Amino acid sequence: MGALRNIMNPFCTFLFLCMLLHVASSMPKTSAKTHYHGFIIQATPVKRLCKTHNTITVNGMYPGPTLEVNNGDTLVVKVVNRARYNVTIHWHGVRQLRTGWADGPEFVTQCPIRPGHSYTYRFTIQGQEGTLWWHAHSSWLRATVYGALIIRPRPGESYPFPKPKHETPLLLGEWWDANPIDVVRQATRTGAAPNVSNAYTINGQPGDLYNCSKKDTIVVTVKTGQTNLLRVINSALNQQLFFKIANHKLTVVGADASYVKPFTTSVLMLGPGQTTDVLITANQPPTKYYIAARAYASAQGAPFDNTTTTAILEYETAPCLAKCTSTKPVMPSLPAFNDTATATAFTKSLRSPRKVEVPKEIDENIFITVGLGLNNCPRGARRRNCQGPNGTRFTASMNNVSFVLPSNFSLLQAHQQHIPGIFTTDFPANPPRKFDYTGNVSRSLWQPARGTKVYRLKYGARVQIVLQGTSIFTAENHPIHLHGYDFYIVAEGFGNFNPKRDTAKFNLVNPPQRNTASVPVGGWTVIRFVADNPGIWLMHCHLDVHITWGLAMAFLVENGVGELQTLEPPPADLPLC
Ligand SMILES: *[C@@H]1O[C@H](CO)[C@@H](O)[C@H](O)[C@H]1NC(C)=O
Ligand SMILES: *[C@@H]1O[C@H](CO)[C@@H](O)[C@H](O)[C@H]1NC(C)=O
Ligand SMILES: *[C@@H]1O[C@H](CO)[C@@H](O)[C@H](O)[C@H]1NC(C)=O
Ligand SMILES: *[C@@H]1O[C@H](CO)[C@@H](O)[C@H](O)[C@H]1NC(C)=O
Ligand SMILES: *[C@@H]1O[C@H](CO)[C@@H](O)[C@H](O)[C@H]1NC(C)=O
Ligand SMILES: *[C@@H]1O[C@H](CO)[C@@H](O)[C@H](O)[C@H]1NC(C)=O
Ligand SMILES: *[C@@H]1O[C@H](CO)[C@@H](O)[C@H](O)[C@H]1NC(C)=O
Ligand SMILES: *[C@@H]1O[C@H](CO)[C@@H](O)[C@H](O)[C@H]1NC(C)=O
Ligand SMILES: *[C@@H]1O[C@H](CO)[C@@H](O)[C@H](O)[C@H]1NC(C)=O
Ligand SMILES: [Cu+2]
Repeated sequence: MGALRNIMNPFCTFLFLCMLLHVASSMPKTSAKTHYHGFIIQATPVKRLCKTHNTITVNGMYPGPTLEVNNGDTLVVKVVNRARYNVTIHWHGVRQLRTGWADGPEFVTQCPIRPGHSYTYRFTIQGQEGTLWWHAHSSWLRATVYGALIIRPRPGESYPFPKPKHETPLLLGEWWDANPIDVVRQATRTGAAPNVSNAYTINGQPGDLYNCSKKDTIVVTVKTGQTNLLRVINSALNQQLFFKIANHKLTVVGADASYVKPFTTSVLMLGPGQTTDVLITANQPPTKYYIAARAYASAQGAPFDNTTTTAILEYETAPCLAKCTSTKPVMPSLPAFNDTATATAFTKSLRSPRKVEVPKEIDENIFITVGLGLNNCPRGARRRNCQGPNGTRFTASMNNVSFVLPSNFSLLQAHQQHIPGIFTTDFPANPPRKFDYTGNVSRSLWQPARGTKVYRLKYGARVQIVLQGTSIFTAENHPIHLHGYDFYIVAEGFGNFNPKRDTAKFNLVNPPQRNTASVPVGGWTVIRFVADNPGIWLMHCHLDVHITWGLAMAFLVENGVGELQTLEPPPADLPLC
């Protein structure tokens, strides 16, 4: 898989650029390195689906540069904003121990980098190995501003599986034949659901099932008998995806930069934000096979992009190579769009490789409902601003609070500098009302309250959160992402969580560790973690359409004792509002 070929788009140009920008300096006592990168946020003409858009990119590349580091290394990334939008960059899944200022969500840990300004993110990778990624965390810029972050074991250490011959990141993305910022602005104005995308992509290319895309289809070459590592990342904005490679089994070895107990499957399901590392052995007749992804669309009746993106897995010795058209690649049969059984079977197969230290005693037992809502339009509102179902506006909430970002200070700044009036610490530990969350919910409960509420945690608190999906308006699968932490997923199920019945089923031995949990459609997920990273940490649905509507909250984790349990001071160049 050494040659990741993309016939028109010169991938190597960008590798070359990465190398230019990448200065690695060894520190004397350890083998840890510091990697310096420059990210220029800029509009660049990008042609997809027969049309050119002035796309916001990093360094003119779509997707952006792949960052490759070893566990223990430090990253220093100077972001210069030459675009016309505010921007921030989030290092998705990086723990950011004591370095919350580098986490990135706008108005949460920093104010946006305004056009013409810059900010340098500095952070160290501590105890994480596998695949993460980075993306813009401002409006919907992450539709095109994203890239892979690969973390290899420390020098001299090895993977807990046979060393793959080659490694290939596969970023699954989503493309609008429009400016994604216009799409979200239109939805915010009208109150309706935003337009769905026009294509999914693999490493930025839709693949040959779409118009004007054939010659640019990504080709991954393999050699018979070799085993390679694929780092699959769902960087789509709004859609969970099934992923499959025709005729090949995939051995899952990692998810969200934590190793998992290896298991074999023919299909993956990834929610936006999630990553899955798989080994694939080239043991099939030498020809061309499609690598394909399409929607896992769990919400009944809701519109979604039902197209299929493809790349080609090509055996080096195939008689008819990429440019030869006499043989078509073998197409895998993908699960039905609503195949919740397959999605659930996949997420339930994940385990940690061995017994892990799951918190057993719990200090903070939190129950959070997650779901959509509809706001009635205020009297006198214009009809064109109320284009949700039956003249409403879409909204979303956690525990009936629809999250509102502050605008004059970031939450972290307000916390650290004791600035009052920016947020309150009364995010409820339980839903304000109990109801049949997954049943026929009374219309009187559909309209959440708005607020900028955080939940305060003592340093070191052992936390359990039940994430309970609701069927308000519609039930659907929500990929819930927690910043600053990895958590154990100790159980998931359908219907209403029932502590009497369900606690007995918790896996406290080898549950998977992740940063994004797929809360089942009309169901629940239970996560546990220790609050050992002081700061303000956003928890939100990673479907950007839902975070836009307020499906978010934040934890305020207090400092502990001494410097090593205390948030670092803010960097001097931290952007202000
Ligand atoms: C959304 O889709 C509608 C219907 O196809 C179209 O008229 C509108 O221009 C689209 N909005 C954006 C921002 O592209
Ligand atoms: C692709 O092109 C064909 C022929 O020009 C056209 O009929 C079709 O609508 C296009 N499909 C898409 C998805 O744009
Ligand atoms: C996708 O949706 C369109 C219109 O909504 C429909 O015509 C088409 O058959 C669907 N395609 C698939 C693969 O389901
Ligand atoms: C999935 O969709 C098919 C039609 O596309 C329908 O027949 C089936 O009942 C649906 N299954 C579920 C579980 O909703
Ligand atoms: C919209 O109104 C119709 C007709 O009154 C009703 O059947 C439907 O359930 C309503 N939908 C929502 C989401 O309120
Ligand atoms: C922040 O801005 C809001 C209005 O946007 C204002 O009401 C509030 O007083 C401001 N807070 C501070 C601390 O300046
Ligand atoms: C849901 O409940 C409302 C009354 O609360 C009732 O009018 C409606 O028919 C119910 N819908 C279903 C699908 O049971
Ligand atoms: C949420 O709060 C609003 C406003 O207080 C209330 O009308 C609604 O019933 C509440 N819904 C739920 C699910 O608690
Ligand atoms: C950009 O960020 C500044 C605060 O830093 C804010 O005042 C301004 O409204 C933002 N612009 C947009 C378009 O969101
Ligand atoms: Cu969601």
